[in-house]
Amino acid sequence: MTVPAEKPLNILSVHHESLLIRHPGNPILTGKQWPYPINSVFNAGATMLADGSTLLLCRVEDRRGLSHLCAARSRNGWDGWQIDSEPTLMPDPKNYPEEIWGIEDPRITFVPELQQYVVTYTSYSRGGPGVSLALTKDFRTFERYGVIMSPDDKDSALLPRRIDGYWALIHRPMTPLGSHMWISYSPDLRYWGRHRLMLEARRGAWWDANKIGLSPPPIETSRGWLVFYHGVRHTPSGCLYRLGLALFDLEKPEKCLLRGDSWIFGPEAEYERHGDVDDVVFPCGYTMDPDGDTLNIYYGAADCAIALARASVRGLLEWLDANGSCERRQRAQD
Ligand code: BMA
Repeated sequence: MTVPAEKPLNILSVHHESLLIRHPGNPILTGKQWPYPINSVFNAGATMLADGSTLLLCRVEDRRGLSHLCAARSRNGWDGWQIDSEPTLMPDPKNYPEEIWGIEDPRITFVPELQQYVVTYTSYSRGGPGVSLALTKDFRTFERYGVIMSPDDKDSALLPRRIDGYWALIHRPMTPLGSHMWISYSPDLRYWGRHRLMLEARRGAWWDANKIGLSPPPIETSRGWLVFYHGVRHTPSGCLYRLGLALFDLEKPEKCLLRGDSWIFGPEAEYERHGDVDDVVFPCGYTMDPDGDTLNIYYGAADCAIALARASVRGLLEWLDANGSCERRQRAQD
């Protein structure tokens, strides 16, 4: 559907309440369930394993303040979690100095061509956060490729297939002009180039002004890559992390087709509003139900817990058709 360019700002696009439905069992994972002493668990990558169970690769912050990754598995995706009895992937600063202050915020992409999961995560180096990549078949052993995007850069995920023969990685480098989403290409997952701006943070008073970043890996639909992104609003009492929606061209993923103006999900529940960092919802992963439409979105809540919300791909696309704009889609002109 084509949205007229002169369409006015839709300030009534408030149907977000019903777009993402919080699970009644939220938060579904907290530090209290951990088999070893930690500070908190949040921002988990997610995937559905071959046997239909859900795997979360959780960011776990220890009591020094440094993060590692730990796997939790569940048959139904919301309770009965089997948590690894010790860290699944620890920072390895001896061999990977960029991991000196921990590893954070993993995103998981299953890549059919490689028959492996590609995990991209933030490595917290002396120079700031960078993007690292590792491959795994089973979330027990990992082949690390090391840092692939130098600091400051984070919020990355790989697309599950090549585009025009090249692997494509979405990421968020920091620049003095703003923190925008970029996409880069590689022939081998090690050497990256052909960097393209994908989505700009807006400016001024917008909810997604100055700093945005990819949330879970993009969702491939017949209409395009459906992308949840987070916007960071700086306020006098701290930052507000909320979620927005955009759609990108399937074969040219740097081309934005539609972008919503208002956020579709923000911190409202107690466990999202108050924690180690107040007012944060931060999804890093999703799984798709067998119906091919229902998304299970796993998000960190207030940097303290993992919560689950459900959404319909059809519903999200309908919302974008009704509320998305082509005009204000990519560049932050306003
Ligand atoms: C971002 C990331 C996330 C974190 C969020 C809120 O910059 O570091 O891991 O959840 O800040 O603290």
